[in-house]
This record gives sequence, structure tokens and C-alpha cells, in this order.
Amino acid sequence: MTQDKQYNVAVVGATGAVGQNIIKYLEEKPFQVNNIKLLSSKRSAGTKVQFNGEDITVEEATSDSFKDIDIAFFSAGGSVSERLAPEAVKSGAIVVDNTSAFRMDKNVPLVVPEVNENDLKEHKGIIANPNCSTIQMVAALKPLQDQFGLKRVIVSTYQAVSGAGLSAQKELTEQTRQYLNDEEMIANILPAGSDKKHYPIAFNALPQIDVFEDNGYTKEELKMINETKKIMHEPNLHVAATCVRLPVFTSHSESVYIETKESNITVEDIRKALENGEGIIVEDDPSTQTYPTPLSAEGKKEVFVGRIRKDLDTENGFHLWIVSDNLVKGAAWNTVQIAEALVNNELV
Ligand code: NAP
Ligand code: 3JN
Repeated sequence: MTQDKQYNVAVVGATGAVGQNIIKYLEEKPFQVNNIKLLSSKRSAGTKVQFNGEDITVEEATSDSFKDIDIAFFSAGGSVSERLAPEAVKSGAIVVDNTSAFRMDKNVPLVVPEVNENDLKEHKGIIANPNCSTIQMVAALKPLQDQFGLKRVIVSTYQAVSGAGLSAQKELTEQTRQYLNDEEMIANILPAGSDKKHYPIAFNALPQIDVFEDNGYTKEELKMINETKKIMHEPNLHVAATCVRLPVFTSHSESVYIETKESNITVEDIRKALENGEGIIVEDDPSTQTYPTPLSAEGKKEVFVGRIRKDLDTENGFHLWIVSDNLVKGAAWNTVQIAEALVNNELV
């Protein structure tokens, strides 16, 4: 352990929904921060953001921003990471990147510490944080994979608007007001990633997150499929995903169907494995209507699992309801956990 060592950190995207949460979790001192540099686009340069009660002036992120930085957190979109993460590495920093820019690069570990912390040892300067929907699912699947083996995973998501940034949260608020006042709802933001057509999200459900690929899947769905196989080291696992945006501000929910490799598994076996899983809280009791919801998970670091059931027709099939705060475990907290693991394992 190098707990006495102090680290200089940079947060790129410090004024955004994810960046703000990264700053909040760094204030909890997962490791000692000596100096913090807060970076954004030109638009927010000059504004002040607090760190540990002190006003820090936000600066524009450029290739010169990373001198003397030990750890650089990136959450300013893929193109910013593609342009500046290699510059940060050249300056001697280790990058923990929240975007999809490098996730499927074979030289870049894609890490959820509870699942594949050991992959950090292979890093070459950049570590990728997975997509929020992937993170909460693989965290819950890990103990089941370890104990029973997994053959198949089918997931449908119910995703909060905060996954599409601060502007999407404002859009849901404004459309809700418009709808309740009998005004026309103005839609500019969602589905995120689409530059063609926008639907209102208030009082709606959109079966599109990010753009469509030629095979009819959206990019978000393909991220879940490909990232899950990489993180779990299971290239042959069968994974299918349908990703849906809901008018919920915070926390993604997922209905997940799994088939185990091992037979004769009971619901009690699945529940026990989940209860012993790292970072997982089981909230599951139909007799008291106990199950996790987006509101109950808000602001929490854990992944919550409920509605554990055996499939009625398939011998090795089970259903789960998985909920977690997409900006916390799904983004900022997982990113800070990666940095903490790098520090604790003397990999930085
Ligand atoms: P957001 O609320 O819109 O914030 C975007 C941030 O990026 C702001 O700080 C913005 O600064 C900054 N930025 C934009 N363009 C920039 C540029 N050219 N140079 C430097 N900084 C720039 O978005 P968010 O929800 O925080 O998400 C940010 C990114 O994080 C996403 O694009 C995505 O790649 C990633 N993300 C990952 C997950 C995940 O699943 N792990 C979840 C959500 C987001 P200004 O204030 O100057 O505009
Ligand atoms: O929409 C969500 O709920 C999650 C969105 C994540 C996201 C948004 C914009 C760009 C990502 C991501 O992390 O996969 C990206 C991206 O970097 O591709």
C-alpha cells in the first residue's frame, strides 16, 4: 500500500453530470489528492467548482493540461478522449476513461473492480470504465458466473435520462412542465446520439439509446453485449440486449434472464450467491413487496437485486431485477474505484 503518497489528479469534463460525481467521490479520500485540476471545454473555462470547500477555477482542456498529473479522469465524450487521453499518457499520467473510445481496444483493460480487478495489471496507460448498463449487470452476474457458470444472458433495460447528460435531465423537466400545462412538448436531445429524429421523453418510453447499427441493434445494446463478454472473459457467452429510455431521472433498472451451465440450482442458491457477492445488496421479498427501484437506489454505490425467480419452462433459467445509480456505480464511483485499486496495487 502507498497510502502516504499524494497524487495530482485531473478531471476532464469536470462541469458535467459524471465529472461532478467524480469530484464528489474524490472528496471522500479514496487516496490522498495533492492537487486537482478541473478541465472542461472553452464554454465553462473560468467558472468555479468546489473541491473540499475550496473554489477551483475550471480550465480549458488542452494537450498541455497534463504536466505533473498522476491520474487523469476523462468524462467529456469519446472524441475528447481520443484526442487528449494519449496526450495525457505521453505526459506521464494514467488515464481512467469513462467513454467508449478505448473500451474494446485489446491493449486497454475494461474494468469493474469487483469482477476483473486483476486486468488492471495489464494496463499500458489507459484504463476504460465500462458503459453504465454493463457495469451493474456484470457486477451482479459475477458471483453467479463463479458458482454456477453462465450460458446465456438476455437483458432489457429501463434507463434514466441522467445517462444522456445534464441537458437531457433539463429536457425531461421542461417537457413534464409542458405536458402538464397542455403545451406542445419540445424534444431536442433524446434519443442521445441521434441527429435525425427526437421524441419527447416525458410520459413516454423510447426503445432507442444511441444510434442504430446496420444489424438493427443500437450502439448501447452492442456496448452491453461486447463489453460483458470482454469483462467476464467469456467470448462465447450468449448475450442479447434491448435498451430503453424511461422518464426517470436517476438509476438504471434491468430485467435480466440468465441460463446457468450447472443444473439443479435453486432460487435459494442464486440468492445466497448474490448475497455473498461484492458490492451487491439483495432486496427481494414478495411477501412484503420488497424489491429495488430507481428511487431507492439513487445516490448509493451498490448494485441492488430483487425479483429472483426460476423460469417456469427452462430448467436452468432464472430472472433477476437489477437496479443501480447510473452516475454512481455506473460511472463516477466505478471510475474512482479503479483509481483506488491502481493506487492500492502500486500500479500508478
Ligand atoms: P454532460 O453532463 O453533458 O457533461 C459533459 C462534460 O464534458 C462537461 O464538463 C463539458 O464541459 C465537457 N466537454 C464537452 N466538450 C468538451 C471539449 N471539447 N473539451 C473538454 N471538455 C468538454 O455529460 P456527462 O453525462 O457527464 O457525460 C460525459 C461523457 O461521459 C459522455 O459523453 C460519455 O462518454 C461518458 N459517460 C459514460 C457513462 C458510462 O456509462 N460509464 C455514463 C454517462 C456518460 P462544458 O461545461 O465546457 O460544456
Ligand atoms: O445513455 C445512457 O444511459 C448511458 C450513456 C452513456 C454514454 C453517453 C454518451 C456517449 C456513452 C457511454 O459511456 O457509453 C458515450 C460514449 O462514450 O460512447
